[in-house]
Amino acid sequence: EVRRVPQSLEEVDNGQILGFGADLAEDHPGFKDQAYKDRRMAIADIARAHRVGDPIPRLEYTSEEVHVWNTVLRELRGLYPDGACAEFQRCFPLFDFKEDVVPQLEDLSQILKRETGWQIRPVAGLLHPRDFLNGLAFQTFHSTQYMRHPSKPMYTPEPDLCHELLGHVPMLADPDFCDMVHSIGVASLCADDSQIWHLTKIYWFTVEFGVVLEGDEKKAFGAGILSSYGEMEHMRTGKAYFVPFDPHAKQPKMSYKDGYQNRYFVLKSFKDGAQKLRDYCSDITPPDIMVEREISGQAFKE
Ligand code: H2B
Ligand code: FE
Repeated sequence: EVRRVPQSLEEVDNGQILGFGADLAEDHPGFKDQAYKDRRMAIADIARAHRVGDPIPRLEYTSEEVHVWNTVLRELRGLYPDGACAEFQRCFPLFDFKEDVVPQLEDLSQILKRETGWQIRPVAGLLHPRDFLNGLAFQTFHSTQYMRHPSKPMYTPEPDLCHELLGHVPMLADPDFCDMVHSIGVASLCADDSQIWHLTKIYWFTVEFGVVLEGDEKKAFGAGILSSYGEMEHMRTGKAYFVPFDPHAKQPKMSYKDGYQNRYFVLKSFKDGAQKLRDYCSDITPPDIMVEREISGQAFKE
């Protein structure tokens, strides 16, 4: 099979959605709610129609959706002073989240562009891991634009606005974090399927569930911790164990379902994480097919 390495963001497919594409699974809180499904689909269609370079369409959120945002923001905001890493705490206020206004992806994307050169591209749902990781090479975060189901404001089985905006977006305003994530993206461009799987796990144990040392304290930077009250509690109360992050090691299984992580990976710093990832990535890209293209100053191979 010949697969073309994307040369630009336009060549990264944002249409291959996994899992909850057309129909929600039975364990999705919106499974029996036809109005919710229609709304979610309508928002997904807007993402599908979006073209790179165009502004992200602004959505008018319903009062029910605003209420969900409000509930989640108020609940999580209180966790950050103690549990979130310093980078998150520095970046969070840049977005000026308001409890009664659901943020617009376009506005957040503008802020990211200004801070780190990253941007947001709307996507219809859980994107295929290869495409998702490829997007990171072009300093692009694929984000959903729909809200989780109102019956369970503190739970979602799939990425939704609250998870993306509170968990992921603030960290993407930090240059060292971006550097680290970018190196995962660059490696993914020419990775084979088994390497994509390894990189997916690396992404999972860092960007989703990673913690970073501050002195002898462990602080959250993973979006799955920062966007979950229960996960944050769990991480901090010592029921789980911590292992130093090593991208070369065989990565454990990822658990997707509710129930918390029993193991967290610890970075010394984002600079150190980025360095380790670059080392790892230089192993997986065969040296004989180096080409002259550059992405954000980093040569990569095809
Ligand atoms: N798709 C979307 N829409 N948001 C994500 O956060 C996301 C994704 N994460 N696809 C990806 C997969 C990640 O969990 C890894 C690479 O599979
Ligand atoms: Fe996520």
